[in-house]
Amino acid sequence: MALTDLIYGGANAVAGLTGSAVEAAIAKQGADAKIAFPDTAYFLPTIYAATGVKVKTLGDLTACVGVLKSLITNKAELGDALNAGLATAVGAEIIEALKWADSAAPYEGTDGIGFVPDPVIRSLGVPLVTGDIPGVAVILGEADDPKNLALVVKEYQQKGLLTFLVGGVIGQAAAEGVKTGLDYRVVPLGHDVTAVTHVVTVAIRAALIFGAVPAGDLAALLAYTKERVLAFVNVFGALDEVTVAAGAGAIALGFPVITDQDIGGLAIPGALEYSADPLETVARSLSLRGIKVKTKEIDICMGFASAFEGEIIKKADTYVEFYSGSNPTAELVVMRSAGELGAQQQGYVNIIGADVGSGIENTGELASFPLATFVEVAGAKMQTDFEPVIERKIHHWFNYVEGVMHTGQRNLFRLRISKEAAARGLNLSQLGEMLHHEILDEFGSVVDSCRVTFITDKAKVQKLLDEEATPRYRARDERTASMTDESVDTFYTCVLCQSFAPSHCCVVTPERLGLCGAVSWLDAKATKELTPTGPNQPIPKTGLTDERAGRYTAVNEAVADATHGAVSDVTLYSILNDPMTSCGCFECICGILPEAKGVIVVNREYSGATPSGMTFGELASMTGGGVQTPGFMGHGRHFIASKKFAAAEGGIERIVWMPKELKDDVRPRLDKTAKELYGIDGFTDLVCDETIATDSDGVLEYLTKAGHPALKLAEIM
Ligand code: SF4
Ligand code: NI
Ligand code: CU1
Repeated sequence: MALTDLIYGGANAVAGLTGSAVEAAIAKQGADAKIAFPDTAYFLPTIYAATGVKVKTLGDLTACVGVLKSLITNKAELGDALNAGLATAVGAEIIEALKWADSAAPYEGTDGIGFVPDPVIRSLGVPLVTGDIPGVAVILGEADDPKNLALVVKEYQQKGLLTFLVGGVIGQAAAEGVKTGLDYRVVPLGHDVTAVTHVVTVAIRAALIFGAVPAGDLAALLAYTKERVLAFVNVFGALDEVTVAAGAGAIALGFPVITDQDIGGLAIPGALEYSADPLETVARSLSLRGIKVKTKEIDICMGFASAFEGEIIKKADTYVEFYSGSNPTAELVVMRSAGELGAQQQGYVNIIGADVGSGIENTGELASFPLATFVEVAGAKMQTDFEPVIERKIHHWFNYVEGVMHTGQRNLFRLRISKEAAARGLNLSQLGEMLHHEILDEFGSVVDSCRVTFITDKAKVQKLLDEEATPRYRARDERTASMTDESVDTFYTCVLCQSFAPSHCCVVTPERLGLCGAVSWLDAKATKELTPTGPNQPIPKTGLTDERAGRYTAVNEAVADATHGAVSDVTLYSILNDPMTSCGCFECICGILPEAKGVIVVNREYSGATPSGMTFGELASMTGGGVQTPGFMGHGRHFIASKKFAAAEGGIERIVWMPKELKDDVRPRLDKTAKELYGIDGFTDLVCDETIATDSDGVLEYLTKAGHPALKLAEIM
């Protein structure tokens, strides 16, 4: 049997099912009944991206089924057969979406998560561009030998890939002890083959969110997924027609498929291949997509991978914890001269006090201990400005260790070690080796030698905290607070997100961090030192033409250069005039609310209604892909309390509405800035939130009652 026959068989079967499912749903609920996936601004994403059609009701689907059937030509050419594969993807999308027409939470209680909401995709932007998540694996089917499946999944997990599971492999992976969930980067989607649509729409929305691919431009969509979404498919177990047709859809999107069934002459090198050996499957999958994995070879008894970063260790599973709530604690990185540290000290890990397993033990109840993680570094190119950059990485490195959870920083943190890890022998000495290795590995161009000291002796931790750590934290905070855009002579570009959003460029200044919230001016400065030709290039602060809006000829030139001419006029402090571009992974979005003469700011985590009439997702869908959209702008949380926020429009006085959680988060700094700029006390309380009102009348009523200063300002539009 020819491959194309199999594909058409599956595609026709899915088309038939889709048609009758749509008819049945309309008969039951009426053509006007609404249909939508949860928390997305892209309707039924595959249909929307491929055709521009915004499906909102069951009745809209009838035409879609017609289009889908017309894609299945039953012609022998492979290209035609791949179109039938796309039709299968569309059919699967409709069948899955119908589940939401029937129930508000169709996946609740199943062991898959179903649809992946927009905010999750946005949050994946930074790890994907930094290579923290080097690629996306889709695993489909039911393995003949679950051991092979588990081996493959664990390999991907260890390499940091994001893995989606569809079908019987979900239960098999769980039975083999694979830890699953978004936190572990192994995400079960659903049991039906059609659940594969939930990863297809992730790839497709990446094109819409980050790539600014216009809806309806199928060729641009397919080019984007092929070139920029580093995904592939591994199919386990016997192949049926529907699976083959779904595989053809993947191939049409540019994702190669590897099966563990001997398909003989049906193979298409580079697109559809056979491998029965699990490790070969992994190696071949990565190589077909050109996925490069940063290898982490660390001699430690537990797994070490960015995939473990989100792992949560519950109290009951904790062997011991080091916790600031009940003990003195500190995390500190300090610069030393080479002489002070001594070259012979390189590789040295010190423990002052007891270690886990020898003196620090679980005695039946959860015990909490003091801890100082004290790191001294020396290097010819090291600068004190890099101390906090390295220090903040300690949090990530600890979390990379399987069985370790770390939250917080400085003198406020919690470090938990699981019972499983302790039983396998994990202790501070090993964690010290790990930190030492990672620091030299990642900061090797500025750090020549390094010493890691753990202190668990309470009095000695207190001494370090009082004499070394606290004064340094204070000095650094003062330095950060005094660091204004005026106080430096260099800004930095950041083009990391260009792998997703080709014409996007952030301009990072001391008062305005990158919109993802992950790149501060100090980070950019350190990255420039570490990778001179990397994503952060210096911009000399010259050619000021408009102080209020933050317009510089040098900035324009740097951005034009970085975006290959796509963007040539940007302001640093305006929302309305030539605002900075947005890639899509912004922490917050602000948009003007003309009737209140102000702006609203919404964070990614907030999924409710806003006074603009749009959700975060809908607001966000209006900007992204490196495009400037006056009136809307993505930005980091930290920027909100800056004196430069919307400075051209009047500054933070314009903020009239924010979700409550965001208000509480920025309150101390926002109040301080408002006091300094306008002499207003308790400004954050004047800002409305969803617990007060989400409609524009209610917001206006509150602002009037509270005496919000925006109402006295000029119109904003
Ligand atoms: Fe992407 Fe901007 Fe963050 Fe750089 S600073 S990673 S370009 S969002
Ligand atoms: Ni990280
Ligand atoms: Cu981004």
